[in-house]
Amino acid sequence: MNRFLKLFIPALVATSAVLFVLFCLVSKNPDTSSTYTYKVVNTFPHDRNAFTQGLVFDDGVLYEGTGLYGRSTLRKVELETGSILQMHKLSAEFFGEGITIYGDNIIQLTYKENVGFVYNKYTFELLRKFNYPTEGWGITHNGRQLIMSDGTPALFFLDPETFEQVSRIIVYDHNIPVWGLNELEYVEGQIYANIWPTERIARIAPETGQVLGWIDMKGLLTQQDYSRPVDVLNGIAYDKENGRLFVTGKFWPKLFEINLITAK
Ligand SMILES: [Ca+2]
Repeated sequence: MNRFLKLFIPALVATSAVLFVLFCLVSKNPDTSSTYTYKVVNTFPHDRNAFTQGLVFDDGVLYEGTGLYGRSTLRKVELETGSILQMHKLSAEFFGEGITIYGDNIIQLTYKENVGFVYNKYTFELLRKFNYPTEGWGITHNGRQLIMSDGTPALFFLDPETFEQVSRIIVYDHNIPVWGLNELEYVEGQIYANIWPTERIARIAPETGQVLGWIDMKGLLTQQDYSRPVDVLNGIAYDKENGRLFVTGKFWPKLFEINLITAK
């Protein structure tokens, strides 16, 4: 073997190994997120006076948390009619935000008041309060921990008994932090998040914070629906038993059951 080959072959092997490792790293990097659109399966009435900040489906009915100072509520709502079955009004100094149901309790966040409320699911009796250092936006749970957003790219995992922070993730899309994480819903192992103030919902991997997909919700409301003041898309609820996904928005006249369609 001449001297050139003695040098060339190891160099070629080394270069190939480096290229192979790089290829594997790139292949494992989820640099493409899926895009989804939707099909409306059902349309239901929604209270135009509800500034929707939290939405949950549980045992056949919707639970909704609404915001704004002096207008914040927790309510139990009949899906088919939009009728309010039960309601608790928050004191005027609290701006209600996301809600979730954990066991027999409903947990409701507040916007800038650094306090969360825990209610009995059946009676809406206030059982306790807890504090957190950030703003409160959305909340959901994965069956073991509460997951809350504060409008930044962070999601906080809380112990559901002590409300202490256990861990947190930062949500990224192609290495860019995603701001405006708002109302949340845990759906089949992923976190769905409304992205304020857009018409998009992010599907997030809870372990890594990586955005796995975007749902483009443009066109849900007709021009006629916009004839009176409506605000942004906000509110995702999931009916686990029947696999139904519901969305609505702040002051929206309608609430929609949708199926997702893969766009690419
Ligand atoms: Ca929700």
